[in-house]
Amino acid sequence: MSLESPPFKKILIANRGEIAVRVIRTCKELGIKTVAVYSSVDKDALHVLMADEACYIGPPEPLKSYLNMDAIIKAAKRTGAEAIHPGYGFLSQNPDFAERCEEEGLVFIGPSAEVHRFSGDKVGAKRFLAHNGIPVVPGKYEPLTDVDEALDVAESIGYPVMLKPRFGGGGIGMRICHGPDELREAFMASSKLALSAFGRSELYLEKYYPRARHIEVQILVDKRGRVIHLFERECSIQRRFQKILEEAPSPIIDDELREKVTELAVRVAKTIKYINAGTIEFLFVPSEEAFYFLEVNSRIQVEHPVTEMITGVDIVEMQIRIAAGEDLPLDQEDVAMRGHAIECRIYAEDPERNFEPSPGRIMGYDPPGGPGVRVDDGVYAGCEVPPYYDPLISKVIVWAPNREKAIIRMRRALEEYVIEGIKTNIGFHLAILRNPAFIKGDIYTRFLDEVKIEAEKIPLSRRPHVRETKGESEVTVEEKAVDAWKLSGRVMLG
Ligand code: MV4
Repeated sequence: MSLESPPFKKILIANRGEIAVRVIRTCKELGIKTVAVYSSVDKDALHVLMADEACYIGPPEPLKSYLNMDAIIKAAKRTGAEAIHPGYGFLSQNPDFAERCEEEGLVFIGPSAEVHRFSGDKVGAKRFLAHNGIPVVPGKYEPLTDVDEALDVAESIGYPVMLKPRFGGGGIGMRICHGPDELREAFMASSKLALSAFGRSELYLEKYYPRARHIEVQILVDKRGRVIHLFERECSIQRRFQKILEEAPSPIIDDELREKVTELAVRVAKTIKYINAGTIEFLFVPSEEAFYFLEVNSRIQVEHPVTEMITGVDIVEMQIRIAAGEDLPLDQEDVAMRGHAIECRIYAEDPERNFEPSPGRIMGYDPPGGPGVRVDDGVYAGCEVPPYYDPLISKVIVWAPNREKAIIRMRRALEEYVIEGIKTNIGFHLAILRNPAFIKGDIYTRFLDEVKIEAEKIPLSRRPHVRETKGESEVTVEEKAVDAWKLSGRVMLG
């Protein structure tokens, strides 16, 4: 246990799955008690079993549970939690929730409502930062009033252009248009999608860079305004705008470019008076050796572990300490990067059925281990992967002295990973890691759209699963362990 008193006595984690488990782990190391929240389908979930206390917050539908501010706030007050960690997704970037926490006397572990509002308006953020000397993609940073204006703006920018929702995120509603007919159709579809997904239909236009790279910089800012960066991450391997494999450092960024992009990121953080952990996203255009600001992600990101692996910094710990008012325990000179880390996101999806979700019961589960392998997961043998939430079930993160060895290590780890009972994208990752262009580092944002990747068959699991019969049904030793866990008299507030 840490010697000095913990930053908080008790934290409620307003999330589920692997990120909730991830936050609970750091809390345990800091001597902080934890409260999990769960919907009816998550009552036996790993994060519930690992927390010190657990509160039921509603039925499976996110709006009635993990997005239910009243239920979450009530759970925090009932258990005496002083702070709430929102994880990513759900309420993590919701300014009203950040505000509500502060009104209720609870510390929101993340940036202020004002910063969430700023970063949520992609047009306002780009316009403001462009005025402050931050390079942005050539475009029109005013919301488009109608399709005719969009056609005029596209003519002035030059095709191809990219249509984006003003209040969007994660690529939803983004459309690449190569001509006026495509733009006319995309405008109607995207504004409709933006309205249903984000409650706001406004769109904007930018010049589209087909061979760009998605480079993001991790920053940490304490309440005195001291800013440090933890270098960059390469996030160009995305499928339908969904990141699936990330790495740090980027194979295309040399020391000079690193100096440039991290200085830009620190300048953005200072300009917008950011506080806590955040990520500044850039588009890198190799042909111009230029970085263009894309957006600020005002939350901890799924891919944060690759940065932790090359710097040794626990980013969740930094978030908690900053939220508790502590000064950053690091100066920029203290932060060095070493080696290379890769993360593969493991989704309960079936690559042979166009990656449709594959919920269900995990009948066999053996995560990989060994030198330089970390698995951040939220599942166990016998648990159910419900259909109501994002199908991310775990992340395999490897570290090695260099990128070539990290690729070899990741392949070895994925071949070891046993997940039975549901389909996963492990075979797809193995194929990416064997692709010559990927191995050369010749990756870019359209990589998965343009390079044919056939998911590989998963080798049969090597480890036997001890099965005992219990009455008419088989039960594995893991399921027996869960029963014992549940009977261990833990506090389960209904
Ligand atoms: C772009 C771009 C190229 N040009 N904007 C995708 C999600 C969001 N984070 C920003 N994204 C992009 N914005 C301009 N002006 C390329 C991406 C992009 C991408 C685009 C298509 C397919 C995969 C992609 C992966 C990462 C980034």
